Amino acid sequence: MDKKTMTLGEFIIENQDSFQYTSGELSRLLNGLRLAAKVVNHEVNKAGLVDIIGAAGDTNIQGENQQKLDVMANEKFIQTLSKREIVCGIASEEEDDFISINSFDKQHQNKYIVLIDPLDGSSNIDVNVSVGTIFSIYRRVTPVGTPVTLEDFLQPGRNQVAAGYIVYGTSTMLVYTTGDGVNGFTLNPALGTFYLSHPDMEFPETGKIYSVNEGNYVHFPKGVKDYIKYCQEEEGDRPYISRYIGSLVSDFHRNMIKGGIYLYPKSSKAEEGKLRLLYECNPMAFLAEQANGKASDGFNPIMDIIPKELHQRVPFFCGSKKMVEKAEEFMAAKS
Ligand code: P6P
Repeated sequence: MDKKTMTLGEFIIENQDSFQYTSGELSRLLNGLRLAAKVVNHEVNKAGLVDIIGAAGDTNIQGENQQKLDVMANEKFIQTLSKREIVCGIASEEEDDFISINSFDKQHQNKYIVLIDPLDGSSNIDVNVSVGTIFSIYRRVTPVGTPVTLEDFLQPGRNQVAAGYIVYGTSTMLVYTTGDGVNGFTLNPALGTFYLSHPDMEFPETGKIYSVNEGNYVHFPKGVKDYIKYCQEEEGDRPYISRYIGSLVSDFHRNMIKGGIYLYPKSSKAEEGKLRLLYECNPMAFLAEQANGKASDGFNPIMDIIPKELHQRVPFFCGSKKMVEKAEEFMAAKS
């Protein structure tokens, strides 16, 4: 089949056999995420027209004001994944604790758990800037037939069986990996169908774009400050270009296509950084490594970190391999 006309559904089926756990359960899980993505996309795209913009009046465990679309996206993904008896557990940025899914007649027989950031970059919602959904999928490690435990969620990123994101931008794309490369699918809104538009996505080995919130410069560690100054020096192919959307998924997506590095370092304001390990950094790190890029905490690979808490934060350096390695050199010099 011509790859360019392939739909996401066809791609999932065609590649199911190449996946080591070919139970078909992962295919159903990916199809469930695909459906939820279309529903959330519909709501995000009409947000300006109905009274759904703005804060929902609550705060999440992160202490952040929950935007109404955050709440809607969280509910849609949880509903879709729970009703289809696909997973045995779900963790979400918007949920204080993980959710154990007991499919009545299946008694916790499903093997997969999902961790999601249902709407990342939500602070951009009111100003009509791209936002995204991030998902991370593992096989449970506790016995099938029993309720999931925190142990099932606190797995290192290396154990992921699939990960991806949906970016609700000028077009809506679903980008994911099951450990055999990264592929991007663009939604045709008229048909409600995702088509394979970006097969075999890869980070250029290096690039000229750096993405960081320079408003935090005075709070950064010396190694980060030195790397930012390195990006700004006039030498060789520098100064680089500064691009920071305030939406991880959008910055990551652009950097994967054009080459670049995204940094959310720790700072005196955020001792562990801002991004969450389990449902932001690990899935993006899996995608980055599958796309010949790199993802670290400035010193060690993100996916080697053994998680301690569900909403744990880590510093995040991610993108073109040579750019991340250069940033790590500056971090090592000043550590
Ligand atoms: P700051 C969005 O809240 C997010 O988690 C990422 O999507 C984004 O890159 C970052 O935080 C923006 O944070 O502190 O620069 O506004």
